Amino acid sequence: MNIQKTGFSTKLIHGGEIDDQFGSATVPIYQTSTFSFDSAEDGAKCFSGESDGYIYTRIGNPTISALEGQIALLENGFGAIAVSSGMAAATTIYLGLLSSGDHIVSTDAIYGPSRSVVEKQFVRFGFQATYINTADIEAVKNAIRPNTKMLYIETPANPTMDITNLAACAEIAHKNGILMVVDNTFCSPYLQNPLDFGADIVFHSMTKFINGHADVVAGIIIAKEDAIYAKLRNMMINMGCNMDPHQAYLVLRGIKTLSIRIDRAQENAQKVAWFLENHPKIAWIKYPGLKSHPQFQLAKQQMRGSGAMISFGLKSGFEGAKTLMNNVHLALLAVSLGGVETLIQHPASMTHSKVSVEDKNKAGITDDLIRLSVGIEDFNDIIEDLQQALEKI
Ligand code: LCS
Repeated sequence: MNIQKTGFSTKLIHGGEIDDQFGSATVPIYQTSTFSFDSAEDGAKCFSGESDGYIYTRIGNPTISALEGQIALLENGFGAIAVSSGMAAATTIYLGLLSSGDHIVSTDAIYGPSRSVVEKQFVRFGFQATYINTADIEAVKNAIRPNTKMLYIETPANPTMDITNLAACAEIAHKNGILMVVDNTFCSPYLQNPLDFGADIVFHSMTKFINGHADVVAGIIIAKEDAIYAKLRNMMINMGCNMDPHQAYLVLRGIKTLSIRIDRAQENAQKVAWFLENHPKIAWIKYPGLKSHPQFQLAKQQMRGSGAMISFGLKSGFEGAKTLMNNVHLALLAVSLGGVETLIQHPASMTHSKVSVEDKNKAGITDDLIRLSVGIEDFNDIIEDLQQALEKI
């Protein structure tokens, strides 16, 4: 069977297979740090690239390769590089593709550390960055400088749920000879394939939807072309932010149910969004599946579903948010997202606390913003839990 021609869910079940002499139904865990060579000549060929045999797990490992092959297939990329976390993916991309004096144009409301690592660490290496609302295409055009080398997009943005037009950004990037990177964590490849809209590099925190069971921290980078893939793989190997075979095995297990988990989670999220939109204590809500979302139409064009992430604000502001978070019983008061369990958190004081107050406000990460990651529990239990906690305000 040609796996390339199968549907998405078939790729989830069979796309991560490798040759196995015993016919194992799952990918075995090659829990080894090193691989012996058949001969001195064979070892030299592995190192020169003449042979593609495995050498050492930081460089490559069959269990990890199975996952990389599967995700490259799901994202329609040339190749994928599995790494130890989503942040390892972001830092490998920054350090692998930028040099001192290069400028990044980026979505302002991105995962807090993806921004603060540039503003607080990589400025020491001469990186420059301009953070804007990339949902505003004119702002993207105006932010480009002669030394801009990377357009870094997160859509939907964490935590504002603003949506950036991928095709329009790719056009701007390519006209200006700039690499376009998309953090696709909020969608997973099931809901969005940025490479198909012209992006050059996509990455995921697989800690979230792809693994989906709140038991692994992991990341992956997918490159559209071989030259970028080679640069990024080389950077990963040298930084040593490789994945571990056991971590890869757990993600290979979790990913099998990605489509049915997201189908259920986004069905729940839509119902929760309608409930919150009509609740008298809610001041505003942003969910791509609501007609009130400013980019409702764009979401329909570039996403195959509305996802499971919701942001909303209470009329009673941060005080009300604290009461809500302290009174939920089913939803876990926890950061992370994209798992089978419903999670609630407060980005301004938690995930985005390292971004300055001024930058947070400019990016729309206001004090009243609460973020929900809707899980796959029975929707009436999720709503009942929110209802009783909202009554405490
Ligand atoms: N990109 C996005 C969009 C994320 O949401 C996260 C983590 C990362 C990258 C980094 O991935 P990690 O290294 O954690 O695997 N987001 C988190 C969040 O919103 N709450 O806790 C972690």
